[in-house]
Amino acid sequence: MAMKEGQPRAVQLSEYRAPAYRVTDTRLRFEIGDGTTRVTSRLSIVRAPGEAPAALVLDGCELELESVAIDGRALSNNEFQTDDVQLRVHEVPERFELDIVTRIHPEQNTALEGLYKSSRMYCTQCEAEGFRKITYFPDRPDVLSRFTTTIVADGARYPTLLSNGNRVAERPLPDGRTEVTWEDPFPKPSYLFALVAGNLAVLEDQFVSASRRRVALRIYSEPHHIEQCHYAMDALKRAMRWDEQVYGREYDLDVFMIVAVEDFNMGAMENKGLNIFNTSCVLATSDTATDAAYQHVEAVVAHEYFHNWSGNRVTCRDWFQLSLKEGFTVFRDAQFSADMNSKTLFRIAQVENLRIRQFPEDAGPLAHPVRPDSYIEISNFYTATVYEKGAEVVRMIHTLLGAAQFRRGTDLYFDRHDGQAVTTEDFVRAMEDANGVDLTQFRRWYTQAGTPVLDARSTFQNGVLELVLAQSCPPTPGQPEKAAFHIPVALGLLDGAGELLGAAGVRRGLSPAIESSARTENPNDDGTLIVHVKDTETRVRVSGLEERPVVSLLRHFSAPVKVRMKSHEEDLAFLACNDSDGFSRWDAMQRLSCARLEAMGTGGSLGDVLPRLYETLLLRARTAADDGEEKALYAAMFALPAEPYLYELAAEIDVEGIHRTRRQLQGEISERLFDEWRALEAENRTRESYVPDGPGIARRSLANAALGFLAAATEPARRAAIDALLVERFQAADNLTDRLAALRAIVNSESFDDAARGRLLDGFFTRWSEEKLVIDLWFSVQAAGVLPGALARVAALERHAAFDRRNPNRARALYGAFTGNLPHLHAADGSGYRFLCEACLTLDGANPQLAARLAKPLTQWQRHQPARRQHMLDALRFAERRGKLSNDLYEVVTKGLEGQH
Ligand code: B3K
Ligand code: ZN
Repeated sequence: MAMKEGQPRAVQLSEYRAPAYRVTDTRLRFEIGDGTTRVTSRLSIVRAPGEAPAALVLDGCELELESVAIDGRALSNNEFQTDDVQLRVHEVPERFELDIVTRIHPEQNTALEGLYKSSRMYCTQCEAEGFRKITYFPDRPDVLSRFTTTIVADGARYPTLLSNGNRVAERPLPDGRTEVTWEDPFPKPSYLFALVAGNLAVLEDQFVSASRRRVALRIYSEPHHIEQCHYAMDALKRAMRWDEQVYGREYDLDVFMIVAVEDFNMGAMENKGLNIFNTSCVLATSDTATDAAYQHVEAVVAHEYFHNWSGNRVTCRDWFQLSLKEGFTVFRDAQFSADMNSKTLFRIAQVENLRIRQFPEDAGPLAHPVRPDSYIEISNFYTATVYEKGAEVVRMIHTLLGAAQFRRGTDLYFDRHDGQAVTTEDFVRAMEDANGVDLTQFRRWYTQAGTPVLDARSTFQNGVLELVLAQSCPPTPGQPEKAAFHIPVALGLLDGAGELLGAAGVRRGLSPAIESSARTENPNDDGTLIVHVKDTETRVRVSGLEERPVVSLLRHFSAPVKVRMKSHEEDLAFLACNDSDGFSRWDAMQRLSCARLEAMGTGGSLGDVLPRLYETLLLRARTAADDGEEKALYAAMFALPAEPYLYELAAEIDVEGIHRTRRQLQGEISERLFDEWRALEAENRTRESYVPDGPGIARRSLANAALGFLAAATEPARRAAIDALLVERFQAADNLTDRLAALRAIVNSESFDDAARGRLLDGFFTRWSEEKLVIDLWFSVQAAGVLPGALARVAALERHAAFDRRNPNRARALYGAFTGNLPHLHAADGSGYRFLCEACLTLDGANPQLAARLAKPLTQWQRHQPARRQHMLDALRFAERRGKLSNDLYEVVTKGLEGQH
């Protein structure tokens, strides 16, 4: 946090300069005392070759400086200078030892950056710029140093003292305190530093690496949580093995540690050898985690572990390169999750997330390229664009090159840059050099913001299909014009039997001939063509066809683009039933539903293609294999397009209309197929005890999808029975997934008796009051409840004794869930915006990162109706006028106001 007077200044990529001084060794000593921690640091500093003598400038915020010495000589006050953000030593030799002593107050650190206290333990979060709140240091990722860390604390209260690397010494001090020393042999930037002091329980295991090295694995948590750490431990071992097998990457220290912390701004942090995790990303038992939470734990554990290579061994030169480690590591964890679970389901979830979170960001005032070129506060750039779109960009490289070639590229990248701080350009160049390819045009994905649009038109005549693909990209802040992207478009043509034309062995002798203005290849010989769309217009001509094929475009979502293509509803239904690519089946269903919702929004009817499709798929779902794939795919297909995605598609957002029409469609599908939903729901409620494996997850998702439709029934005669069923399912559930699905339906059921609902919610609260993560859900389910009066309920929850805005999980559970409660966030009178704005301003004083993140929805005013747009802008202006904003919130608010008319 940097709260400074005056306007914050933007940092520009173009201003990057290599560091003038290097720090080869960093020795730290932390004396942890009540209220004050004393930090002594000894830095071995050397001027970089070729640099002229210059002042030494170190970053530092909110530090109390005790002393500075060079080579053992204390500096007098006129030899150095400090201000809010740095320490400047006017003259220094070419090579020297710098001793600095500072005092900090972790107990008062509510921003959760630097060293802070979370319940009874001390912990750190240094990425991106938190280390400067611990001591003065060149706090930038291109200064890599070997760290030795000594921690001194009261041994009785803080018996667990951890830092990066290997523990090399431990001794009791005469005054009763304990002193522990850790040494990390790998040079690293300060953002990867970590320290933990607490009274923690530990879960221990081990991993034998491919080269037969024994690695001790330890997960630490508050004692009452330790039994909830087994799933994370198993996930960790799976991830370690997978990275050896798929990327040839082994772990490199003797011990790998994870610590679970209750107060944490993000999901987790990949500090070298000592990952620190939000409890929400590590704890999982059947009663405290949903299926989705289990999968999230697995993914985050893997993600942070994978950073050991993609991020730590090879790190970022500057923060503009953040996607170098984040995009690549998200791609890696997604590959891992896809391998561990259902590939199709995982891809669907990924795409949905991208469309809901990243596409709006890319279309709004906070849009930025995957490699941004300017920022005010780097914490604001841990975005869906840098992470998720960044991962899609890496995925496209994988698609363009093929798996084996991609691996050659990553091998070269890791070999070439081990121990270095590099750029996204270095990553792309390694891919090129390893494979002799030219990715010049492809690089635009890193530098141009905005979601490209592919307009597709197809005609069929005399056995010839003509497909025209036109690409464009809307303007984004600072980038009015875009050059054409290199887009890998996966294309399939289905015949009447649902077979892919041109697939090896299929319909021999009838292979169609393809001509294209772009390079087009069939890399897997399965009939899926990869068309290299590089021009603004690309033509593909397929001749020798017997019948009009159905076009399956952007299979597997081969590029992060929006496709606009007019399709017959029958074709979409055909794809939904027959495409061999599960993602395309799901997407066809989404497109069909979106088209129907649009028609219904302007007075049209449900039509019969969609209900018939539901009916067909329902029947298939009832006989689907119990393999963890098929049932889960049907469950995903049954889900209506998410409300934010409908916002995304609308030229002007009709908040009430979209909500009403979506409910209406769900109600009609519910009523028409009521008995089938009932049967499907009952058949998939198994009596077996809970296992978070593929088949179990698939059954529960199908049962709960059916329950969702049942709960949308509109016939008064059915309502009482359904409400009773919801209670029964809620009470009978032996796991949180089912319990929460029922509770969510109860909270959103108009017919449910208010007093009874209150009793159920109270009972839930009492039963799980010791489990903070479950109580977070208790807050969020209610904050997301769409029944009238939501804002008053949220305001009451804000006053609840268990609400604690200092805890990021709790704050997000309430405010974050409310930002997802679209009809109420966007209440026509602007009350939702004002509430959110006030909440963010209050939070900003304590935790700017959290405040800025929660405020982002207020910047999405562009396509709202004029009155709402005005209310959103008013809320932003109100925040701006309040003044004294953190840099974090200032950046969101001021950029959010740009482009208004
Ligand atoms: N690298 C961390 C993010 C830290 C964010 C700091 N504001 C988590 C991750 O992506 O692995
Ligand atoms: Zn990451």
